[in-house]
Amino acid sequence: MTTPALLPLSGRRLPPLNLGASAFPHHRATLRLSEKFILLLILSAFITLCFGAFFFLPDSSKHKRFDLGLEDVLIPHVDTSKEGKNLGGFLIHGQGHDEHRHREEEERLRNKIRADHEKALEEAKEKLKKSRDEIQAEIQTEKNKVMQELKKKDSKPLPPVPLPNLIGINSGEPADPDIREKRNKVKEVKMMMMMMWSYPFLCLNSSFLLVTCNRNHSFLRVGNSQMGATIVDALDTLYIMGLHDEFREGQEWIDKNLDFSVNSEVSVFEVNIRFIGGLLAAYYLSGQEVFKIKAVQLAGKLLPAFNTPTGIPWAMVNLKSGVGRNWGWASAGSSILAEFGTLHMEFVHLSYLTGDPVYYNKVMHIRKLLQKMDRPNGLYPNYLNPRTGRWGQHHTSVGGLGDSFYEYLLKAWLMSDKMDTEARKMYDDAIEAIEKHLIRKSNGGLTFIGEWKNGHLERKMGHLTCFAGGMFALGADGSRDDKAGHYLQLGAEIAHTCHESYDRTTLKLGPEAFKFDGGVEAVAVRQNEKYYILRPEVIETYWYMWRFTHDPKYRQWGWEATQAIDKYCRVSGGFSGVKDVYSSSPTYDDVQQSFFLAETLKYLYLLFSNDDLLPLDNWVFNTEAHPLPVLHLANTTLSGNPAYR
Ligand code: DMJ
Repeated sequence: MTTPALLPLSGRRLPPLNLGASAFPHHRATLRLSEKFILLLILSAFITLCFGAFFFLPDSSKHKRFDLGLEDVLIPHVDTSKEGKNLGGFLIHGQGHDEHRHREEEERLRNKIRADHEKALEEAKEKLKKSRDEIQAEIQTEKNKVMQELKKKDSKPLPPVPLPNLIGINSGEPADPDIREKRNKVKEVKMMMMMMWSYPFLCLNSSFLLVTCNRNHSFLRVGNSQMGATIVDALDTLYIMGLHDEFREGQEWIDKNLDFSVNSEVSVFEVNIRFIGGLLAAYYLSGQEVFKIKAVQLAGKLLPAFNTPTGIPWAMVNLKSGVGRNWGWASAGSSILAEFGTLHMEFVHLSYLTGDPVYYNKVMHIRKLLQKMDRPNGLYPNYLNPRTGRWGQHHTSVGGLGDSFYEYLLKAWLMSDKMDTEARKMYDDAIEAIEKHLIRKSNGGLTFIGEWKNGHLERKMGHLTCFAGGMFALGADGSRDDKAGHYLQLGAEIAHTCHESYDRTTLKLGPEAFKFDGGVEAVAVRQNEKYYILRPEVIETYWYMWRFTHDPKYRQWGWEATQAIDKYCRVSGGFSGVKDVYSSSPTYDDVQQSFFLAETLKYLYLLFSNDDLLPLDNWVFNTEAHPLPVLHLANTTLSGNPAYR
């Protein structure tokens, strides 16, 4: 160890040192115990100091967090490290300057926060002075602003496509004065209803009878009003009847009010056939872009329903969250054949109009899946589980739960200008199985279509099933083995049976379901099957039969139904369903279903019109009677699909 204290002050050499402890008593290599103790004390004091500094000095990261929130807004950014470097030897002076500026900034910030706080308090006090209505109005104005912005974003025009041949949108008056009068009567029924559309729209006024509102149908509550379904469903009927002012009124309402960004859980099927079908038909008839845009917006909201393990859509979807589910009552969580099988027409049109294959692919996927499945006795059961892809309960029906699936197989073929032969084959196969297993003649000679339930035929027919008469007639041309005559005859027999179900009641209106069992023929037995809710199926079949045969009895039967509806269902605010068609003093259900305007009155009007109004070679009616034009797909990419070869 060479400490200065141990070196001689002069240059003279000292004798060699004995560096042992005894030889040099003041320079020991070891420390005494007391010295060690003192050293230990100093060391522990030092460690304690470091600890204290670590925990108790201000946390610079907290300063940083505070700065992050405000610095960009309130504090002009000052880079102190740079300032220090530049000042070089004046670093100490620079640090003092920084601290001063920092204090100033803090003070300035404190003042600003205080001022903001006071301002917010003042504003809150002002708000509290306002009435509830004023506050609500302000909120509404803000909301409207946001809505307008969104609307602007959503309303981009869609790519133009060549419109199909739109023939027979307008036609002349029927030459026969009697028929003209009947047609005008149907139009008057409709027009009377439309007058009621004016301020403030019937449903919003509770002093009226609760008709027209579909207020008991939550699955149709799209947008901010319960009126949506009735207005959209009625539009094309108005157009066809030449009620253009009322049509424009509806268009205006849709433009301003029909909004799909809502927290509503809706039926995918019902929204498709009534809203999308209605909007598409209104677009094709009038050429007004708003209908096409709304249809596409809404369709986009239905797409999340297809996010299932199999691609078979859920029955219901929430328009906002996109969460889907099935009806609680459906067999083992199944989706329903008539629901997921009644999307094809509208979805093909959506792809056609937008150029986006997504819609087309969804419905073709469903078809492919169905084609691969085994069918008991060649029949399609009504229930299919969207998770497992397996059939639920073996129940087959051409009425409720099954009906429009068969209808859309036939109409897919017709709508494709008869190119979609795959759909026609599926239809022919299905109809053959139905004829074999479900169609029977009653003891009294009435042809009826029963229901297949777990290996047993239930000899009961629903009002809904009566549409099949029209379907058989429509599919007669182009049928397998040239059985056109046979299917036209089958259609006529069903029309006759369904007319009997009307004729055997007191009101001359058909019950919901009727039996052919135990001496009963075309009559409802159970009390809960005796109602008539303004359904169209029987009149629909009369119209198709009239178009294909021109047998005057169909117009006669249609006129009987018109009179009965006018006599027994007309109420002060519109038309209502009746609870018992066998009772001479009927009671009302207080609901005017939207399909009364979309279908029942439209089919009646067409029944008393010339055939050149919406000719069946050019138009195909969706299951809610919304006419969609035949697509000549040869020029589009859809025609590349094997289904169209
Ligand atoms: C309509 O909404 C459609 O026709 C659907 O296919 C089933 N039936 C109702 C009217 O009865």
